[in-house]
Order: sequence, then structure tokens, then C-alpha cells
Amino acid sequence: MNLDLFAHPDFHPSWREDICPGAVVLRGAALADERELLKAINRIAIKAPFQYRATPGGYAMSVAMTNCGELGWVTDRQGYRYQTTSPETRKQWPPMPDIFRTLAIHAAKEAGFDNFLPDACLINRYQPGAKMSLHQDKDEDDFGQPIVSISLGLPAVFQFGGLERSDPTLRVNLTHGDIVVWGGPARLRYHGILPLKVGEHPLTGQYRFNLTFRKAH
Ligand code: MD6
Ligand code: FE
Repeated sequence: MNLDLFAHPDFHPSWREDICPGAVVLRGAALADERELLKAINRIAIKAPFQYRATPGGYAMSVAMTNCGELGWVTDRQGYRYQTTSPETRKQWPPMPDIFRTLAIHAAKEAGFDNFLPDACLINRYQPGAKMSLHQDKDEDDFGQPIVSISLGLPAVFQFGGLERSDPTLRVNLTHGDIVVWGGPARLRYHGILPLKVGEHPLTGQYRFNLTFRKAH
């Protein structure tokens, strides 16, 4: 593919931190696009409102979710899956904004994944107290494809474990503008987000947003 189509002169991560083989944090890599990203999230949420979905076990998640792109990740009593429509609106998810796609492709490339073309973007919204328990991302068809994750708003502590749920975990602080790219040998490692602390962010108020880009199908 011709990456000039995705030319992005503002893509300048301030530094990179390797978490482990296959996982890297590009600190500040989304900062140049912060306002455009947040505006786009607001527009998406008007068309496909944030929802507190149920886990297959029947618990309401503390993180509110929506999606954009061809496919969206959902969960209910039937299980976890990707689908082309929102269960609430029964319409297709809003299209993935160019700024989202461009940033995700550039971040993946920076981390050594040259052929990443995401078809799904899950948008998570955390308020103080919201958390994401340790989990693996394994609802995608090709584990050879990485996941790109953009953090905006309030900071969070990312827990990063091993291939077994009981493996010890590392803690990584993720702050506004950080992008995590993870794939290769890290792709199936357990991970989660510790309960969000109370705070006030100048652009997002009491929220943290996380965008995760995947090639689901
Ligand atoms: C979050 N992120 O940061 C939750 N999964 O809100 C994830 O679950 C995640 O950041 C796979 C790859 C990167 C991630
Ligand atoms: Fe995940």
C-alpha cells in the first residue's frame, strides 16, 4: 500500500518505551491531534451512544463503550464478538475518521508493523472507579496483526501480565496522548486497567478515553 496517502507530518512521538518484546509505548504520539480526536469521539457518540454492556457472566461493565469502523466489539449474555451494527441503533457503526486511521497506521509502522489496516475501533470511556479486569484480546481472526491503543484524558495504570492469568504483572502509567502498540510475542498477554482515580483533565473533564484499533476480520 502507498503510505504517502497517509502522510502525517505531525507524527512525532516524543520517546518510545519498550514494555516487553512486542509491546511499545510511544509517549505523546497523539498529542498533536488531541482536539481533533476528541471532537471525533463526540461526533461518533452522538450517532452511536456509549453503553455499559453486560459481560457473558451477566455483570454490567464499569467502562462505557462504543465503536467506529466496519466492525465493532460488543458483549452481552451471548458472548464477546465483532459485528457490523450497533445492537441499540441497529445501524452500521459510524465510519472510522481518517484522523483515527492515519494515526493508528503510523503508530503501527513506527513499532515495526508495516501492513496494519484496522477495520475496527473500540472506544472505551472510563470515569473514576471504572476498571478493566485482566483479559486477553482474542476475538480477532489473525493474531499476527497488532493492536494500537490511544489514551486520552485522565491517566490510568495499565497492568501488563503474561500468557497465564496468574502470571505476575507490570504496571505502566498511560497518560493523555500516549499510544501503545502491541503485537508479536506480546499479542496474547493478559492486561487490564486499574480503577481510575478521581481527577480533572483540561480537555476531557472526569473521563479517560481509550481507542483500540484492530484488524478484526
Ligand atoms: C484500555 N485497553 O486501555 C484498555 N487491549 O482502556 C486494552 O484492553 C488493550 O490498550 C489490547 C491492546 C491494547 C490495549
Ligand atoms: Fe484489551
